[in-house]
Amino acid sequence: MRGGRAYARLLLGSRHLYAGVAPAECSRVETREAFLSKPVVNLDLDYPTAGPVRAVTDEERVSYERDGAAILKGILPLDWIEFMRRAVDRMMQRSDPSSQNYADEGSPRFFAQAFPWLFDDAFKAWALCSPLKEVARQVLTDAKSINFFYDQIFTKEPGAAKATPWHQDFPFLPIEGDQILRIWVPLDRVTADSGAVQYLRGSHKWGVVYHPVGFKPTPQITDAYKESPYVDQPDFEADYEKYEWLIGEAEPGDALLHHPKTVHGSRGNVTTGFRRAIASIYTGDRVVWNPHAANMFNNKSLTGHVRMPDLQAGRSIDCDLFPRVWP
Ligand SMILES: O=C(O)CCC(=O)C(=O)O
Repeated sequence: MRGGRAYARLLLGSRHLYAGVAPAECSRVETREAFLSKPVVNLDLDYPTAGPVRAVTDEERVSYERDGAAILKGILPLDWIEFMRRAVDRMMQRSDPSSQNYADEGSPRFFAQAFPWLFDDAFKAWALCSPLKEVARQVLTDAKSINFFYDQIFTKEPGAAKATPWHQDFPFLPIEGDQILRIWVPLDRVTADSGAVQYLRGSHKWGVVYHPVGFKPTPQITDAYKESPYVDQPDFEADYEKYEWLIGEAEPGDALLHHPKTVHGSRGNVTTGFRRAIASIYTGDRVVWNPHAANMFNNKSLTGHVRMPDLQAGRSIDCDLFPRVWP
């Protein structure tokens, strides 16, 4: 116990990951060196053990189903949030060559990093042992098992005016199915002015998938998505007022959910504070592998540091890169 809070220890010196206190709770996963071309930081750290503060309610599940997005207020323990703030700050300081800065030259950073759990043990604990998997289980109610798919850091530094373009997540993903849940967790108070994520209510039910939208129009990014099997996206920005948006203003301890086909994006951060967030994807057992020509592993500036697993199209995604976290 530290300051009255329960912590557990990741035992990462060996080839496998175990959760120190409750091994049954956390998955065993092959070492990250199997996926990364570079050495990783083994921090040998203690992580919080607290579960969700409360259960997901029926009302929240109904909102998520109806709008394709929902804000779960006060569901994550703050000791986890503090722990992950330090982890995000470490990754921002590290500024690995595999990270992105989507801001314009000379502006405060819009920092992003895909698969941080392969670099830093705190993210590994967050991915595999935190309350997120329980939230996923309570939202994907018909799933017989849950896998962790991947994580991303999204930080807009104070004054980072760069917007996140309107997009769906689905076209980036080499997977198919409905049991796909994005959980976006703010580590700072988030307002419309600091870049709250905005969700186009109900767009997950339109039955359409748009081409992947790169977060920066550089050839390295746009070329990766050229062969997209999907369709042109309308100009949501031009018609912003015509649509109904859920503006994800939130506090640390809240979790924001969205469906992979929900159109979403965010404005820049015009405040003097940071807007740090971690977004993770969890999937249910009916999700299958679909390595289409424009999936995110094609964008080497995003995922060049990770080896795409050799899975069979149409089959389960169960593997060490996408580990089973429940049961
Ligand atoms: O944080 C942002 O601005 C982007 C978030 C996002 O696109 C996502 O979580 O899918």
